[in-house]
Amino acid sequence: MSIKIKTFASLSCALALSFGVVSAAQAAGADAISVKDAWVRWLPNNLPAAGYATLVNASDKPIDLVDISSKDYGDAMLHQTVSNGSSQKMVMVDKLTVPAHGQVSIAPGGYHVMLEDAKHKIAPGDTVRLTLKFSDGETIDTPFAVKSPAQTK
Ligand SMILES: [Cu+2]
Repeated sequence: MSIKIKTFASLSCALALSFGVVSAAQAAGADAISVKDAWVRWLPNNLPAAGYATLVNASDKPIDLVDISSKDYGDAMLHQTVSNGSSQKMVMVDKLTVPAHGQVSIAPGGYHVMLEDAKHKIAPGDTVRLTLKFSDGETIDTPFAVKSPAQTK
């Protein structure tokens, strides 16, 4: 009887250990990228809104932002504003690399997340959520503060 109890105790100990290892590995992955200063410049009349944020990579490898989606908008895509003398145009961006131990800003004049086809009424003061997917397998669902068009950051 005492042998059975001992076997059971060491089995549960081994299980606890392996679960501990798994969650530590997941935590390390989740910590590689963090999102700072996330906000949306809202525009009236159902015009597309623009999402901005700073992505910080704490790991020692470059990580790419590879996909963006939102439950609040039908369409969310990464664009880059390219100026070409006096005119500006937007180009689609497939991926955005966040350098190792570095950061990249999605900010006015450079990159923006084009947000179209709002799924419900959204106004300044609201919070929307964007889901960012990265090349290391990380997915971050993060709040963006909705601000008026007069805001620049
Ligand atoms: Cu755009």
